[in-house]
Amino acid sequence: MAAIIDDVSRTFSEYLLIPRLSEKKHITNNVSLKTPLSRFKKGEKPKLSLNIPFTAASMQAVSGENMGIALAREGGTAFIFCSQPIENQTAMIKAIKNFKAGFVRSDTNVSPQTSLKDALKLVSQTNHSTIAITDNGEYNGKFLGILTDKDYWEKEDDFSKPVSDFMTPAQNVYSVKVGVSLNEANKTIRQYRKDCIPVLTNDGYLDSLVFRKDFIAHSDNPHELVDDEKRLVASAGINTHDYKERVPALIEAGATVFTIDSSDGYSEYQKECALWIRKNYGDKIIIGGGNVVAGDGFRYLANEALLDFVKVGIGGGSICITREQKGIGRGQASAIMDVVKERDKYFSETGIYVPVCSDGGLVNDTQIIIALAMGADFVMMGRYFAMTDESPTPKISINGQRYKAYWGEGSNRARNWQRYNEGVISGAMKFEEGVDAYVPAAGSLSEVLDISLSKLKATMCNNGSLTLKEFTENAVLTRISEQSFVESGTGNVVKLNANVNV
Ligand code: MZP
Repeated sequence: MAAIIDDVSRTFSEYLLIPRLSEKKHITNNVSLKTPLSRFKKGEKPKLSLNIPFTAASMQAVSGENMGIALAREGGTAFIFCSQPIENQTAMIKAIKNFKAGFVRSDTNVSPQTSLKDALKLVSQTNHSTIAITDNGEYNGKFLGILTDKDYWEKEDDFSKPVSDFMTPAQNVYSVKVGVSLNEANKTIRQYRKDCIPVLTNDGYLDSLVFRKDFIAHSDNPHELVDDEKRLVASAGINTHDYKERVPALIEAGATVFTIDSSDGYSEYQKECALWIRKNYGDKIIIGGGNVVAGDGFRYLANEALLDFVKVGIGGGSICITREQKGIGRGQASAIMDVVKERDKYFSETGIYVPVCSDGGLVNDTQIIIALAMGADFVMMGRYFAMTDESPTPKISINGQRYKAYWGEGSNRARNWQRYNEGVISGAMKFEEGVDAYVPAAGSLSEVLDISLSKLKATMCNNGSLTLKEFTENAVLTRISEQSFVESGTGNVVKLNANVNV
């Protein structure tokens, strides 16, 4: 007879946290959200810790280079999707590694002979009013001067004249040399009261521009996830089919964190893939994998495949229909509780801590909070990030509301057959495990994260915790009845329509 688990599959919305004593020190400013991303021995430090416990899923509609840059700047990481040719994925990794906060490659460039009229046409396309003048009109040509909207008068000037008649010539422009730090560049900006200065090579070629406003933005990102050379950490999804070609190319491009992207990771293929990377690249590279939904799957991946972190979750994703299609999966809360128990057991037996990631199906901030309280070290999300400006899909208006497209990797649109067929050498999908959908556009990543992280920190203070480790150790959770679920919403009041003027 089949083994039947006694308890039903439970989800995060069935639980609430009971507050613990909040001491005076428990204020949100004192909370640290640092969390391990890689395995470590008792008494030692992990190779890498996230500064916020959020990662973005390896999905076409979620993690491109913009998400990679934006989330790393906030302290998390996005796994650049692997359901694309190796050269496209490596180009995204390179873009993340080459990103230098505050140093911007100029996108509004013209040669000195260009008419002012044509230069302004370009400004209307890029929406950037600072024009770099280079000998060949390229972003990296010999720097000849700069033109801003203060250099001409709309009504007075003859727009058919060349920009060389209006620009501030190179010899009169304050500039800095390549290699200067952002702080030094900004000192020059402040000293000469400029809005922008060019960064030039020793031969006078344009490298980048530094804007005053970007320095302010950079100062707002104290939690950036950076490597030893202060470059953003770049992470990538991989599969168990072409890793022998894909991983070397990604490492060459600068990726240092990988996740094996598979719907069911309790497999020999994951072990083979992870051990191959370890053998060829040693311990410096971080390799996560999954997904599993029970303790035995975790132990296999931690102990046999030597993974750095293990992702938990099958069938709970917002775009996922695996449970309907194949009858496989588990309620996310039950899966997390089971795996976390095994992680702690493994730690007490071996002294090795292997972080656990709760992946998929988190439908609101409360569920993120409960997942972390139950012991997930960090979460991975798709829908949440797909809604932000930084996801790769354009905004679209439907019935006056703004949406972004979001589709599963198991949908016919993504055709990521490698994620679902670890052992099968075939490019074909016989049935879908994901859907093609839309999510509401929610604004910039930093705005959306700010709200979620503020709620998480506030709950941690209610729970008497200043770190995520304390949060789990202190957490007391209660299961709620259907009636108390109703009680959790507003009760016996007339809710005012948002349009009513009060
Ligand atoms: P969510 O945050 O949108 O609820 O879920 C994202 C997670 O769903 C991903 O990290 C991945 O584990 C999983 N996923 C991605 N594609 C599919 C699918 O097509 C899927 N079924 O389940």
